[in-house]
Amino acid sequence: MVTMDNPAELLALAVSVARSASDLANRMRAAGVDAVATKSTATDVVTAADRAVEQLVRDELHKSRPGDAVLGEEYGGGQDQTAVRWILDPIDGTVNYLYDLPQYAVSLAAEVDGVVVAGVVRNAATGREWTATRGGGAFCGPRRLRASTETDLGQALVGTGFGYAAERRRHQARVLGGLIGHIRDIRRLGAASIDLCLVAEGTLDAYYEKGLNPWDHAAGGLVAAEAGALVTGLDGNPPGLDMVVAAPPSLHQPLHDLLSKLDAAGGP
Ligand code: LIP
Repeated sequence: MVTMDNPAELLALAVSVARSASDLANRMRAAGVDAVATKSTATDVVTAADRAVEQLVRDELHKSRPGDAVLGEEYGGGQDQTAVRWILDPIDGTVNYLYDLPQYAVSLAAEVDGVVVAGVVRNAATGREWTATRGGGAFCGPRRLRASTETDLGQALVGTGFGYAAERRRHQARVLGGLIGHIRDIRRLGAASIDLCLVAEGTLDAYYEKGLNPWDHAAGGLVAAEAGALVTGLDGNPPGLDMVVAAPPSLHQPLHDLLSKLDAAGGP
């Protein structure tokens, strides 16, 4: 039973639970995956593994910390007023998981009194694991992470993503059309949590996306921030459903200003 709410203890629990969750996701992947239902649109799929992995994480967290709340992508929750709340995406990158593209992750963050203080993102397919505690830095395995030192937006490799609704994608494509001539190139990898961790390690110079839920960016956002990136919304807003922008300070302002001019947080 983990009694302390200190970030290191919460992280240790998150990591052990994320590893069991990844193992289950891999076993179910090996057994074959089908979409069992759709959510917001016909392309917003959920698999049996999304649900089974979320249930496993909930059971494990409940065993160790019965009083904590859990907000998860598949079963919601997380409304009860508790000191510690866990924010979970059981399989971030579900479409990649369905297509067996090895870019999907278990993303688990611990929030204490409304502030994310610990987070782990584990790519279930590759075993790559990013972790962070607030004030304690960001790591990939034992390696301490530092975001990109690129200062020229024109040289920046930028990650982004598209929503499940066609109208939203059309808006995002218009924004991308306005941005693409001002950057090195775009990468659409399909899992926000991993994209944010790639910003943390400088594999991507920056990342932005409209339409992310807390479970998509809570853990990865802390990893990116602890590696020196600024993780914000647009126009003074915090990172959220309208927009998440993550970039080192040198790139954040020019990227932010361009996205704001392109109304990237607007549209459907
Ligand atoms: C996914 C995000 C991705 C986004 C997809 C989807 P999911 O989350 O990680 O960045 O582009 O539309 O929202 O649905 O796989 O948990």
